[in-house]
Amino acid sequence: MKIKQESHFITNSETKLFGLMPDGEAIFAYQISNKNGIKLEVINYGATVSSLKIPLKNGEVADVVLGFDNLGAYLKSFDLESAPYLGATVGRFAGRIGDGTFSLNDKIFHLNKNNNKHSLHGGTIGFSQVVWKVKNVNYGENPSITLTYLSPNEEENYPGNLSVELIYTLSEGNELIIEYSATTTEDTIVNLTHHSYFNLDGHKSNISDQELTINSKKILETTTENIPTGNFVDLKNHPFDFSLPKKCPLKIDNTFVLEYKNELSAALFNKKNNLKMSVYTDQPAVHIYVGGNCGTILGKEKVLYHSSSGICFEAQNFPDAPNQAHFPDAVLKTGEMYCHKTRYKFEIF
Ligand code: FUC
Repeated sequence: MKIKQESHFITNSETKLFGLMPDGEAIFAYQISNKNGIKLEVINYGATVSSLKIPLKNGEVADVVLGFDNLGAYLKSFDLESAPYLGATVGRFAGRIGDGTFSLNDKIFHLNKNNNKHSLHGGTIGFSQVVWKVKNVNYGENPSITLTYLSPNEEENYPGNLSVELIYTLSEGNELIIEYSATTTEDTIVNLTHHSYFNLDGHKSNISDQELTINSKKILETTTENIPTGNFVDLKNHPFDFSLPKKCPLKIDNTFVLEYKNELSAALFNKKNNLKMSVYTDQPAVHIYVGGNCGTILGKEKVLYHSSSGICFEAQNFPDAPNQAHFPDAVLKTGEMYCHKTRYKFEIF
């Protein structure tokens, strides 16, 4: 098969061929590391984080995200009944849009439906399954990888050409910083997020003994098909009150409302290696996800992933926001810019 090489980067020790798309287009894995030895690997399929290696005090290294070590496994994971979106960038709209329908400027849009009768995570293909362009890799201080994707008008039936830029930075302060920006040629809706499954004990372990904190007083009430009803559930005396650290739940798929921008949104702590991850975001919510209906999946290093292998912290706007007038606005108008910044900070105590 002929390799279609569109990237202008010459393969170097930090960049390696990761696999070929069915049409022969080459997918690359890009690696950056900060001065403290944290290593991030991103592939340009789905602008996906495929590994995040944190050096520990005992000289060992924990790869704290789930992933696959070959492109075929990423492609195949989207054929599963409930695709896991391992490490993927999610868009145009993270979470569910009820009935796959919304109206904007007096026009009704019918999105591709991929979750019962709803649209989930951008629809049938979405940003997680497309090839992104790598615009720049900076190997200096606070190294970063910049990717872009141009989503054409009517892709998945969304209006407007949406031009997206995504920057992954590994700061010298040991943060994985994700910054998104987007502009459109027609008024549209946008909600981008990141879908890594984190495990501070390493991707081979399970999260059941790790402690979760979420700085939130309410979650969105949802229907049995996980569509927001428009109501909120108070977390006082609720099993999902994580305002004080508690063991990770083994099954959760809920959107937590964040009151304060850029303050601590959520944290995960693993007492076995004293590693802590703190999440900060400018988004109005963090969707927490553990579980899934995928059964076991063969991950990287031949590890069999199961329902409690990792936990997602999806910083985002509320799911179904376009259909709920009292939810934060999800409309991106022409001439405006969508901006989103989320930081995952790692500390060892
Ligand atoms: C989460 C969820 C879904 C889903 C998935 C992989 O964001 O809300 O229920 O199955 O990601």
